[in-house]
Amino acid sequence: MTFEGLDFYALDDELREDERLVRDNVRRFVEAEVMPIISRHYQDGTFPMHLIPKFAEMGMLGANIKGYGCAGLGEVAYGLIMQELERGDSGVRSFCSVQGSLCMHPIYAFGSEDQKQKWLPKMAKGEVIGCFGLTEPDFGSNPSGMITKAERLPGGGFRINGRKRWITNGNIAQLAIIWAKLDGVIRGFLVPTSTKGFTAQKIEDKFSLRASVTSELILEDVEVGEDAILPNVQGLKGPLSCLTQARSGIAFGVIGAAMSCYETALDYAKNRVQFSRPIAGYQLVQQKLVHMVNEITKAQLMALRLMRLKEQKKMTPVQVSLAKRNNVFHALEIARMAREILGGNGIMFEYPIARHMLNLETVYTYEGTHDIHTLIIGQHITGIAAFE
Ligand code: TGC
Ligand code: FAD
Repeated sequence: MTFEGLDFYALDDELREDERLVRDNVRRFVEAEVMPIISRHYQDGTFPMHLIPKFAEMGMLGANIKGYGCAGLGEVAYGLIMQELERGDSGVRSFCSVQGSLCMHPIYAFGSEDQKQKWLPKMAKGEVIGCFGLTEPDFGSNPSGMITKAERLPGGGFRINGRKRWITNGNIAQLAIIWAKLDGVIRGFLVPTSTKGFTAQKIEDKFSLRASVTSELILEDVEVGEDAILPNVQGLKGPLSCLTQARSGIAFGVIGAAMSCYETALDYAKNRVQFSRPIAGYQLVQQKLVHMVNEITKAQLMALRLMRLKEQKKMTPVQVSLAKRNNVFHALEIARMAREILGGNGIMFEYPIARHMLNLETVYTYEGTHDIHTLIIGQHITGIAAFE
């Protein structure tokens, strides 16, 4: 079975057979396992935990990591997985991108061999869930100001104190990657969430990413051993380079949400008759549909090129910022336009559009807000930083 879909510039021809296979398998999985249940989870504010072993079975946890029980797929295949998951729901994509790009990646890139052997195979199997603690209540866009602090213990090991806020998977994680200052320098720590002094509090009452667990982490005199510190990175570039991984996946992922909105709106517009004909026959509706096709096609080109550059080890963080900024902005715009095309029905749970639209409000803000990415690109092209 092959899938029809929005592919205005025949980008399927640019994909390898194995990449198309991965995409089609994940799309089939999302249609069979995610679509039927996701609206219920969204309404209830719960994450579909039963899907975790299935994500693992399909090699979607740390999919682009080589060895340690991971699938070792290429970056385009990884991006296509994110796209298909986010066609279902941004929260489902978030679970997999946090596990792979934000939690497994730092262990893989900056961990000791012992740390990799200890954690990665279990994380690939979904037996250990990770969360990534960078943001704090008072330090979101500016993580360099973080106040979470680690101190050396006289007998070896570390004591960590601080708070992390907005942490995806916090309450369901067994392992937290905590970024904290040790002697004033940001370091990464692998903290089992069962450690004394570690608490996770679920953040309730969200309008957005309701099918995703978001938490506040509180660390009060949490003591970990010498083997908890990631030995091979120091400074903000540690967490920021994890964000580069996840942001590139998000640039691909949101195309899935945009396609879901476009396809729903097109189908609806062809069938909904007002005045003398289907609303798809009115110029103003066609203009919206054309804008969606236009922006999805541009997003596909950016995402594919970005991931090809990543495969060639040529991708730069500012290129990632451009793609994250553009693709999330237009995915959100498309969701809003699609909502409009559905009229009153656009606000109903029966259709995926409002759920995508509200999810994308978060995606627009996390992993660097739209405006922070503007400033990153602005700094690159002018040579002048405008953050402070
Ligand atoms: P700055 O002086 O620019 O950089 C400090 C060091 O880091 C290096 N660097 C990077 N390295 C790798 N990848 C990147 N993207 C990098 N950006 C910078 C840089 O070269 C430097 O290295 P070195 O060797 O000279 O020390 O740092 P700054 O303090 O001026 O900050 C710049 C700024 C504002 C762009 C940065 O702080 C930023 O990106 N802020 C946004 C914060 C953010 O994105 N938070 C995300 C939290 S995680 C999350 O949202 C997960 S949601 C997950 C989900 O559910 O899917
Ligand atoms: P602020 O930084 O306070 O920004 C508020 C506004 O001010 C924004 O519009 C911003 O663009 C603007 N602004 C800030 N600085 C400037 C400036 N210099 N110039 C111009 N405008 C500026 N974090 C994690 O560490 N791990 C996670 O797993 C995680 N998951 C998340 C899940 C959800 C559902 C959400 C909502 C967030 C998550 N985050 C996570 C946190 C996320 O990365 C932050 O929310 C984001 O970085 C923005 O920080 P803030 O919310 O504190 O906003």
